[in-house]
Amino acid sequence: MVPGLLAAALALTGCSSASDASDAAAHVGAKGPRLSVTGAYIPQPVMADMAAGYFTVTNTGDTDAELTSVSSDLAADITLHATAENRMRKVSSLTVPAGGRLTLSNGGNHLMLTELTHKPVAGDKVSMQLHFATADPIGVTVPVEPAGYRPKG
Ligand SMILES: [Cu+2]
Repeated sequence: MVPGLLAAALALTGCSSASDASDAAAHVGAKGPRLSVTGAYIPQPVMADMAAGYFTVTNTGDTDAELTSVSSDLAADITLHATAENRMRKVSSLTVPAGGRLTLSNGGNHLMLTELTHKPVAGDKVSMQLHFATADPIGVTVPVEPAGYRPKG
């Protein structure tokens, strides 16, 4: 081995302190939001031009995540809606709390899909992409369920 290279290698090793090592561990996923999506469905809509979407996002990480938008080939426009006092309103994001979950469900938070490319029918599968402020997007295959379907549990 060339003496100069050995010295350089030793110097590099010397630079890597304990805190650098823990940072490295953090970057492989110990910190930040850790998200998974379950229970997604779209009820078969009554009208041909509008549909709702529901799912649960669970965050087992140590940082809140913000769901900022959802895209799909089913709808040209998808907005996030929150429901308060029986009135829904459009919101720019929904929080998935660290160690908690964000639930979109009938009568609560939901997706509003408009400008549909076709009318979804029970049995269809719709692909969706969930976009987050500080986490990678998540792709979900969402089943279309009969109107009036309610998830179990
Ligand atoms: Cu709505």
